[in-house]
Amino acid sequence: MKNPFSEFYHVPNSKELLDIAFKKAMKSSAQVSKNAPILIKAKKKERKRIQVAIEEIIQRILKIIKSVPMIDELPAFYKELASILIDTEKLKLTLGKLNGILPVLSKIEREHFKRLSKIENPKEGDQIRRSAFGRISSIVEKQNQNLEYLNQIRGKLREIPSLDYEMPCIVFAGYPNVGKSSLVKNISTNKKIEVQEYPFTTKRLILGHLEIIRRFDKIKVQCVDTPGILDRPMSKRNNIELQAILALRLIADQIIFVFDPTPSCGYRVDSQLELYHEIHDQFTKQGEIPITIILNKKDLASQPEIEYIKKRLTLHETDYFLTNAITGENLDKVIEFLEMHYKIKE
Ligand SMILES: Nc1nc2c(ncn2[C@@H]2O[C@H](COP(=O)(O)OP(=O)(O)OP(=O)(O)O)[C@@H](O)[C@H]2O)c(=O)[nH]1
Ligand SMILES: [Mg+2]
Repeated sequence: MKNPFSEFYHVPNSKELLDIAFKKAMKSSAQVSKNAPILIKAKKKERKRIQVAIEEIIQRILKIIKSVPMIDELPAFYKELASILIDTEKLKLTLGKLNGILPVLSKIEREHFKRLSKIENPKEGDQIRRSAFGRISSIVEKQNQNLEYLNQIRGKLREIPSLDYEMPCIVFAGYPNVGKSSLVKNISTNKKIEVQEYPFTTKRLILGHLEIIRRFDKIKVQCVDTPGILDRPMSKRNNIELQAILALRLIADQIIFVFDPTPSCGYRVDSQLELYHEIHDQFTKQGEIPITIILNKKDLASQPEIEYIKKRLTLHETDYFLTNAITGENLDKVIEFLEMHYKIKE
């Protein structure tokens, strides 16, 4: 499914909104016969200006409100991810506040139309329009914080990956800095993934694809790069880690757990093992979701470091992959394994 927030376009701030509306209003022209008296012309002209300005603001605000999907109606993954990334209650409240100014604007329109209908001097028309614009400005300006808030969360929500629920989905998980992003970058089509030597480089879910050619067709498999997770109680995990947990819980149909057997990632292997056990016990749905082990950083890992993990997990030679995510060493074996896995499912 396409990211449900992809239609959530740039939200203008109050100044931009007012500028657009007032400019359009001042350019508008009322339909009035050339020979009409000046007073009638003035009334019609100012009435049109007020109407255009208010209509423009109302339409733009309605467009903003409509561009935000109803969070409660989204599929579980998007709904929960949105709740991790933003305060969804605040979003609802903000949209409610914006919606609340629409009747106020309509009321200003009615009041000023009434005043215009009573003028006896063309100059008064100009004053009444100015007064209407003043009232509109003060109401819209009070919404500036709300408009800016929407624009700010829009940035976060638009980064949510567009998942295809019909397509297989492999979630790469593990401790921070172990090489998850390097692996997904190397294996998948997504070459823009950021890799850095410090932990928590990846702060959100990032999608890449791997194409698998089968006998009669080819399929794309989704590879999801996730932020690192620490071995600690769920309640202590931050919103970055929780995105990875969410991917494991709701979208993975295969998990690749990445270990760094060396101290180079900055975390103990025992902690990584604890995390592995947690993920294995909590997210494999009693074996329905396979979990594959990668021991990465082959170039740095010593034999005893590798043996330690093998012993702790009672791994045989064919139960894990020993890779170098930078040079790509042994990644062909990982791809071959995945190809076999998805070919068998053909
Ligand atoms: N020597 C060596 N370095 C590696 C290998 N794989 C990754 N690295 C390095 O390890 C560091 C972390 O790599 P990333 O791919 O960003 O690790 P990550 O698990 O995505 O990290 P976070 O996003 O912070 O959780 C980078 O400096 C990589 O260049 C490897 O096989 N060998
Ligand atoms: Mg990363």
